Amino acid sequence: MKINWFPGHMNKALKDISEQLKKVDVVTYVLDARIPLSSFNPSLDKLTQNKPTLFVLNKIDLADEKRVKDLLKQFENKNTDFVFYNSTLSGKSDIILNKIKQLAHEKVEKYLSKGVKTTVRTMVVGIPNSGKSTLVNSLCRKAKTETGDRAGVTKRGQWVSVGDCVEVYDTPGTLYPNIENQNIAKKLAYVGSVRDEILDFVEIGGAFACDIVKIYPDVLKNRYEIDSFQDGFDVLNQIAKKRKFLCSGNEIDLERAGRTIIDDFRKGRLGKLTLD
Ligand SMILES: Nc1nc2c(ncn2[C@@H]2O[C@H](COP(=O)(O)OP(=O)(O)OP(=O)(O)O)[C@@H](O)[C@H]2O)c(=O)[nH]1
Ligand SMILES: [Mg+2]
Repeated sequence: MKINWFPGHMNKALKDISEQLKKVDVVTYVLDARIPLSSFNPSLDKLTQNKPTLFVLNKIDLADEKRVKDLLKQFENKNTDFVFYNSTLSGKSDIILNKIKQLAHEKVEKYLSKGVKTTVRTMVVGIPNSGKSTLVNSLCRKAKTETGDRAGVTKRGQWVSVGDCVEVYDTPGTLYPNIENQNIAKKLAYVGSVRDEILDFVEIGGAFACDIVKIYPDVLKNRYEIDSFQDGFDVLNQIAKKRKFLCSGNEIDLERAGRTIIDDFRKGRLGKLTLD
C-alpha cells in the first residue's frame, strides 16, 4: 500500500497561504510532538522560510519530551523559537502570545516609537490534525474554529481576533503532493494526519507494531502482554486472540486488532511516545 493523500482543498489552501502570508508578521508552525520531524511539510517550509517562525510542539502530553528536545537541537537559530504545548489545556496561551510578539518585536517597536500600538498577525500552519484549530481556540479562549479528531476538518482559512493586538489566521492542514518517503507517510498515518478511510488497518497496525518496538522495546509487552513475535501480522493475531476479536464464521479479526493498536497509540494508552 502506497500512502498518499493530497485532496483538492489542500492545493487551494497552499495557494491561499501563499497569498495571505503577505499580511503576516510571524508564522506559527504547529508540529505534532509525536513526529516532530515527519510533521514538517516541504511545501509549507518553502512558502514560510523567510518569516520569523514559532514552532509549537503540540500534543506534548502524548509525546516523549526528552526525545523531542534531542531531535530539535538541529533547528535552533535566532529567527525561530520553540514551545512545547498542549492545546487542550486552558489558561496557558500567554506563553505563545508572548513568543509571537517577541518574534515580531521589530514591527512592534517601530510603531511604539511613533506612539502607535500595532496589530501583530500570525498564521497557524501545519499538517492535518496537528491541533491548529484547537490552538487558535486556546489563544482566543473561545471555540471560534471547528475542531475534530480526524484529518481534514478545516477546509478554508479564517482570520480570528485574539485580543490584545494579535490576529490569527487558521489554515487547513496541508500535506504535499507526493510523499515519496513512505517511512514518513506511515508515521503521518499513525498519528491520524492522513485520512483513515484510505488506510488498510491490518497493514498499518502491523507496521506500527514493528516500528514502535525498535524505539520502545517494552510497549507491546506492557499493554498486550506480548513477549515475542515474528512480524506485524503475528502481533495483530496475538492481540485479536487475547481480546477474542472474531469475524462472522469465527475467523480472527485482524483489522479490529490493527485499529485497536493504532487507537491505543493515538489516545496515549501505550505511553508518551515519539516516533522520529
Ligand atoms: N492530547 C491532545 N490532543 C490535542 C491537542 N491539540 C489538539 N488535540 C486534539 O487533536 C484533534 C485535532 O485537532 P484540530 O485542532 O481539529 O486539528 P487541526 O490541525 O486543526 O486539523 P485540520 O483542520 O484537519 O488540519 C482534536 O481531537 C483535538 O482535541 C493537544 O495538545 N493534546
Ligand atoms: Mg483545523
